[in-house]
Amino acid sequence: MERPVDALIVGAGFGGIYQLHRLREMGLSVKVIDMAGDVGGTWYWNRYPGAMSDTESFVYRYSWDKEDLQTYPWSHHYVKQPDVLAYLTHVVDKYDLRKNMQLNTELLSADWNEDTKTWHIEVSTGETFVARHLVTALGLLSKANYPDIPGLNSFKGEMCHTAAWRPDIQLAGKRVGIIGCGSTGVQVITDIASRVKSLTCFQRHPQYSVPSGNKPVSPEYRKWVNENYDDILCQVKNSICGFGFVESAVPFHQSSPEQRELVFEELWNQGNGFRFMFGGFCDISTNKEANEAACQFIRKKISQVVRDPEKARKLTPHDWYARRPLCDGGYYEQFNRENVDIVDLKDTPMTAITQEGIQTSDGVVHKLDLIIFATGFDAVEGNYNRIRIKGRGGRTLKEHWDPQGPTSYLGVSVPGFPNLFMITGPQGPFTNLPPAIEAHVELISRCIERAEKDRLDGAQGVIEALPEAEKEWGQECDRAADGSLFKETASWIFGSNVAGKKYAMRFYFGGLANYYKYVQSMMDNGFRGFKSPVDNA
Ligand code: FAD
Ligand code: NA7
Repeated sequence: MERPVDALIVGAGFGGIYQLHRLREMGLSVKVIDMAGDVGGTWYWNRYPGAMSDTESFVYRYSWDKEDLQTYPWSHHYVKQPDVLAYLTHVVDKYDLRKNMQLNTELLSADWNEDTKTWHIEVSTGETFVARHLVTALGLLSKANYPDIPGLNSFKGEMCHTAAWRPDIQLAGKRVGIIGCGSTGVQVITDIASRVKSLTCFQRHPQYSVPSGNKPVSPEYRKWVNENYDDILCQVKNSICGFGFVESAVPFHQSSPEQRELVFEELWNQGNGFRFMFGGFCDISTNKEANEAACQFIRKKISQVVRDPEKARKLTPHDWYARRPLCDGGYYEQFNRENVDIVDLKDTPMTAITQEGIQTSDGVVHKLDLIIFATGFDAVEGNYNRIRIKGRGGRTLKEHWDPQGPTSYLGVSVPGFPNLFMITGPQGPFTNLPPAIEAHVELISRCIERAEKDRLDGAQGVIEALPEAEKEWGQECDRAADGSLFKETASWIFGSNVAGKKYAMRFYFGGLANYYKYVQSMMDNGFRGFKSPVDNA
């Protein structure tokens, strides 16, 4: 028996929780499903030691409950995984959202029925749902990426991916190997180095990391934030990355070498990766000279912090500073510990995982009790490709995205997939995510509102992006990334981290303010780019 709902939402993280609240406010019957055992999304799965936001606490939360913004406690300038999980649980409980949720339930397939104008949805429990609207809040970073290393299953010790961390894993006295030194690897290494017997870090590419500047929040700071939340949120919406600091408008070449050094030093002392990249000069990610100066500054810091010149050499990056910028709570310092070592996989690639540990091309077997995979995610479309979503005429979403890579209109809608709405779908804004998620939820809610009104007026109640709008948005994304060094630097953002994955424009780099403007103008112009009810008749 198919269970009818007005809207089915998949995912109970930041996106799904807010979407549920909005659609319930609109009077719709809504069900949220999630394959996880509880709410939280990213923060349910990523329980690895040291897991923390790199957005500062005051803007890593929802903006729509002012009273909650001013009263909900946070002790530090950054929120750790248990804090974010507790926060999202608190929101769910405060708004009594659990009653519309079904956990431990995976979406397997969704088929659009053109006759009934509904989605027919199969889930892992054997149940089926029928819904007029399907909202996928699957997350950008929720399909874990496991490396394909020969002998992986022969290892006799324990293995764990950071995105599926088991809290029962014991670290004390263990010989630990970690593969991956990205944002996650940096956090894990910093957290566990002092607690394990030995830590061997297997690094393919070193990354530039700056201090986070984390510290306890003073009552004066919190008072200032509370008194200024309206201005803060307005600044966030009118900014490029939405991280709660004013981005610089000063081009690098306008400062003298001495001033540049002072600016970098001040940013280093203040902390935060995005602030370091966007807070001092406006062209670090676009101007090669500016970028190289930032690189040189961080390289100098690495050489000052890391005492062993060989370890420092391995940890020093030489490519552009143009991945998602990292920050840490003392990463480079950990390599001054006797028990922490680094293996440069460019010098000595991994050849196999054996019963005892990881073997590298120099013949050395690094003996280990625990291997941690901090190898990131099959980001953006990874989650979509494992579900069979069939739109008009039985065409799957995967087919629609092959071979050019994933596309959409505004990151939310795809032609041929009526009443399917993605929160942080491909080609959404590359920013602090809560404000971007809120922008998507607002847009999706307006689309659903429009379709429902249309239906109640006797029409079909269907809304869907036009192919030309998807194309135009893709061109807008290309334009926004023009000249960006991010495009020239291999990372998950363009799909380079997963073998065989298509290099594609997966994000809108035009910033939050421009995204909001684009969406507003679309709405002011009668939902330009979406098929009108007349087109659908
Ligand atoms: P998610 O939180 O990823 O939730 C998606 C949910 O969908 C998951 O619970 C998953 O189980 C569920 N799901 C997926 N597929 C299915 C299916 N087929 N069936 C059922 N359920 C399914 N962003 C920032 O802006 N700032 C940060 O500081 C920051 N730090 C991060 C740190 C880590 C370690 C990671 C991994 C990500 C971080 N992010 C950060 C990005 C983070 O993912 C977002 O900020 C935000 O939590 C995403 O919320 P979401 O609801 O869109 O997706
Ligand atoms: P990332 O940033 O994709 O980092 C993954 C790391 O794992 C990175 O250092 C990779 O090296 C490394 N990796 C991946 N596969 C392999 C194999 N096969 N062998 C060796 N090393 C490998 O993921 P994170 O989880 O750290 O961060 C993702 C986002 O989550 C981050 O931006 C935050 O938003 C939170 P590479 O650099 O590809 O050579």
